[in-house]
Amino acid sequence: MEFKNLLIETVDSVATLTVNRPKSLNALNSEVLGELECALYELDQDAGVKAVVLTGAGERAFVAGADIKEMAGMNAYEGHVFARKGQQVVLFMERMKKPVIAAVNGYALGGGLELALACDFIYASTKARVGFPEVTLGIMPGFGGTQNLARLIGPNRANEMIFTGRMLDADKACAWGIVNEVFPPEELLAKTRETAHVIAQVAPLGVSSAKDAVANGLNMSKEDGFRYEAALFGVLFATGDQREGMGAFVEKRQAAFQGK
Ligand code: DAK
Repeated sequence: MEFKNLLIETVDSVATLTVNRPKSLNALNSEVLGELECALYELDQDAGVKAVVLTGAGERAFVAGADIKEMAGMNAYEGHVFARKGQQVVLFMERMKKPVIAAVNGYALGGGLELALACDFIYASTKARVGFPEVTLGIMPGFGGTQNLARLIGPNRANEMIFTGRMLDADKACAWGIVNEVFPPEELLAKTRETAHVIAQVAPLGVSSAKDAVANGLNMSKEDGFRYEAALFGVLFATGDQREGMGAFVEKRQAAFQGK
């Protein structure tokens, strides 16, 4: 499927999904959100894709937030529809079978940071700037940002970011645990794809079950999380990939996983 605001390139089972509105610093309007929902669904269904890298076009921004120019003219109903669209995208990313890694190459603000936080982890370039400027616009984060950020870095640091609207540079975002690693701008995409390729080589069902356990286990008590983990773990023993992975180890050969 062709998209007006997105680029998709798949190489060796790793798809790079690029939000492509560089003149607006890749801001998310309703059309982009709708396209993102379709593209992510297609990539999750595509047997030829094992991992996704999400980034922004150009050298300045990952995504500079929801499109303020579009939002400025919304009535309450349109605002509600817009909110549901954005929330559907971030919730779907968390429920996807395939891992999604954010390559944050510049500004990741507001809804853009929320999109990055919905990914499984984040790499950034030294040019990255992350923040929640919503309070400067008379609103607050609404695509899961208050929940995901507070769970990731704890309520105190999340509160400081959200209440002030200040941006963090890449090093501070890394020190605070928002970003896993920081790279020079020219290396970011290659380094992110390198990690995605490592994930693409291992057992897909192991990865998707682990993603499920981490994401859903966080919303449970520790004991329920352990039970959930054990249930997912047990199911993997009904898969060909478990037999292949352990068989390959015993036979001292490379495993060839089928994802079933
Ligand atoms: N929306 C629309 N256009 C944007 C934009 C945005 N978020 N960010 C940048 N642009 C556009 C600029 O208007 C400008 O376009 P032209 O004027 O050239 O046509 C172009 O991108 C280049 O930006 P600047 O000229 O401003 O570039 P600077 O280097 O001077 O500044 C900046 C870069 C990133 C600091 C600045 O552009 C900026 O402050 N941008 C806004 C950042 C922001 O406030 N982001 C948060 C948006 S609010 C909801 C749930 C979630 C949300 C909303 C509702 N519900 C549940 C209902 C999410 C809200 C947000 O994300």
